[in-house]
Amino acid sequence: IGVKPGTGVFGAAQAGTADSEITVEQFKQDYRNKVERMYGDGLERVSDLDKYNALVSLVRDYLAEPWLNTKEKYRRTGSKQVYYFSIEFLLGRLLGSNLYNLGLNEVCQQALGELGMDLRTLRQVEEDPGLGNGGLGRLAACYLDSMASLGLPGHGMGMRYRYGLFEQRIVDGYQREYADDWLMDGFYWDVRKPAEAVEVRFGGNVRIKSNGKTQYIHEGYETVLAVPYDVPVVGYRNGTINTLRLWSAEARLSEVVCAPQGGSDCQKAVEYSQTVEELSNILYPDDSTYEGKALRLKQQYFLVSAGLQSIIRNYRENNGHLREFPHKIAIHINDTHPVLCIPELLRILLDEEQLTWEEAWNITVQTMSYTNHTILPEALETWPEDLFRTVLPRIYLIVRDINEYYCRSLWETYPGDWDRISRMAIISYNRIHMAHLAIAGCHSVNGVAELHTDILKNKIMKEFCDFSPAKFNNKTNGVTQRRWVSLCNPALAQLITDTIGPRWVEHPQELAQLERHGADTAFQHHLLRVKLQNKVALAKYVKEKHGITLDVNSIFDSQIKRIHAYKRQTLNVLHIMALYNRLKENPLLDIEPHTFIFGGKAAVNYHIAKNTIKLINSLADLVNNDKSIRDKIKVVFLENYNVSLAELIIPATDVSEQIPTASYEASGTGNMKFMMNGAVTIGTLDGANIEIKQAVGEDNIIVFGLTAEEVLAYYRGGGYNPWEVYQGNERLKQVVDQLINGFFPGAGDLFRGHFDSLLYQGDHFFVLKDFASYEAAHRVLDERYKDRPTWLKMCSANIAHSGRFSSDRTFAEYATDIWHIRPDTLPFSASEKQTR
Ligand code: OX2
Repeated sequence: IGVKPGTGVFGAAQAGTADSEITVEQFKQDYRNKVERMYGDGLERVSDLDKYNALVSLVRDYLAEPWLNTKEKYRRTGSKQVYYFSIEFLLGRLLGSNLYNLGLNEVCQQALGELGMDLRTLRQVEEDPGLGNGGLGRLAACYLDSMASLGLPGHGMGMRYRYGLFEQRIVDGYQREYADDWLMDGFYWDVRKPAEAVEVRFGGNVRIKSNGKTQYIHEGYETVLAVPYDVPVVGYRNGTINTLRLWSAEARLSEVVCAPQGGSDCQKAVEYSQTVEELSNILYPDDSTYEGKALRLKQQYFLVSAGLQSIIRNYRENNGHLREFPHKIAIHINDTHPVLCIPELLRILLDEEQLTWEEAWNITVQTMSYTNHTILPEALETWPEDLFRTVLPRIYLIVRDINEYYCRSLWETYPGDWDRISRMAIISYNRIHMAHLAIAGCHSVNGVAELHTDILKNKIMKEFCDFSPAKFNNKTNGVTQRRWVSLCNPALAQLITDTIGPRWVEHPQELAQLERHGADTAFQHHLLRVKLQNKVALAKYVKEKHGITLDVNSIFDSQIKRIHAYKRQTLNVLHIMALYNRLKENPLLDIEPHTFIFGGKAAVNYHIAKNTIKLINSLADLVNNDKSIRDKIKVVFLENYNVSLAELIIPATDVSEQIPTASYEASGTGNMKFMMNGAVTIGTLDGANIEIKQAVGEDNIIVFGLTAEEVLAYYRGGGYNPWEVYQGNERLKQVVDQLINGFFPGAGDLFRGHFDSLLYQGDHFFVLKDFASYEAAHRVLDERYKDRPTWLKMCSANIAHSGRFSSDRTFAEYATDIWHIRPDTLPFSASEKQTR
């Protein structure tokens, strides 16, 4: 967009300097040289992997200068820096997005084309860095893109896991997990910085020395070396390159003395190094359950301590006393996993800087802010006091002091109200409550959609909100339109640009101009063609990978996300079963042909979720092989759902399934990605679905089911009676019975767990209760789809109103309301930005 064919506007950069341009000729020459220098061989003789590596290395060369310039600019202007701490960053492939953001996409494509190669092929060589589970990790990655693209000095702090989220394979319908060895062929985007390694201490004990002033001496600890790897985060054609710093755990073996000729000491040293490296070996493959394992606690402290040490080291090089810290640094805590930032900063201010408690506490609270991402009780982290004390003895003492300090301030407001104080305490019943620590130690606490924030304020964190209401605020999530439209759906991006011009890429609110084209026949025609083209691409993938032929003229209806009871893949399945039954009864039934697409991983130990995958695959086997329904419906479960697969599925989808039990899905971000790509949502009034409905209007979304208020009211009343619903709805009764009555050949009692949870365990997630309303919603959807002009108008309205779900909007809000980054401290002033 905006690039003259044959040239690439590179870097654009620094305000006041001219754009440096790289021509196709230059690119070709640089690339050839790069391959030859890296491999000592000609372009014609190296593998695709070599070609890919050389391309990454070349792009890295190109971005070195703006990266350096950005760092220098931040140093020179002394602008306030934001550090976004997250245990997960689900980046997705970087080659495409970096080329795109650098403005080099067209040049590269053309240059490679002239060399007889295809950029698309090389992009697919890249492994998805699987450094996250789902929504929380992907959100962090979208935010990195927006921070850089807005020119905000915002960086990521994360973990460089040796093995990412497991690779999912489907064997006989079941999920099997394989190690995700994403680093096997190397990762060329990051740069190892051994000179900036820091030490992190675990275990040991704390000796208290008191001569006038109390001193805490931490002794007998084990040291782990934290080595940073920096990944450039490229802003969209604005010359800003921020940094994502990923930490890896290593042992410093050179300090270990070996016995002559090797011998047992050396062996011990190697064993020791393995235990140390365990720390950053694996990503915990679940985002919805709290894992009470010591290793997880160690990972969290490792990230926090290494990250903070490096921030402070950098701060000291450029600034004076740490008293000024909150004016120069903002630290954001993505869910409770990095919450140890609070006691760790206090430790540094108290033990190393010798500040008073009051001073240190004020600095900490002013620096820290926290986002909550879930109200699932099983995801709320609490650590046993004993374990915490053993692993982190000094941090434990500090948390105890914070607890005392916080409880004292509670006492001042609620004297004598012991019950309330013990409910709100950071340490109670021998457990440390991480969310309480976060609320006490941060100046801002936000939820990720309006409903979610309301539930936090009025229910889950009500007492905290009553105590300090000013801390609580909402920041509805967003996603980057650059990855989730421009890159993954270039045909749609082109159509939008042809219709309203290119500004929407940086100013997504301008998508609203599409509204008046929604009814335009020519526009609709184009939109239809784009969708068809994307369906063809997905169908090709499905054919090659799964051997299933999809009807590209059918409705593509997708539910892609983690498999979880509250997300209710089961509701989707029961509805498909009912549709299938209707077709069996009446093969001439007039329904639109449907392709139901599923994708998602189940946590390794989450048995019922894993069984849901088997259920979906069993249904697929049955339906796809039944000739009598004449291909009216197809069901596919796409293996190993990840960012790259989402980039293929979302542009091809007509119907976006967002059907959690109301109140459970804090926000959802898939819903936003689908909407931006013109899919129509069928959804419950939960999370950001509610705001999507407000944005598009009720004619352009199909909602069903219980509201959050109704769900919560049922819980208060002890649940509901699923038997009544089951007995009262023939069609529903039939499908529920089919879970166990031999309908699935050879399944036996395999799905008894699902059956029991619906009928005998109270149907906690209201699947049966919402079934009739879901079925009715699907009928409405079918009707709308039949009337193609109306349908296409709905699709356009979704794209047109997706601007407010851009992470650019979200991040601008974080910047102003939470981090207080004023425009004059931005690397580019507002006027500079406009002239660029
Ligand atoms: C997810 C939430 O489940 C999802 O609703 C939200 O959109 C996403 O975070 C980003 O905010 N782990 N993952 C989540 O929460 C936790 C904890």
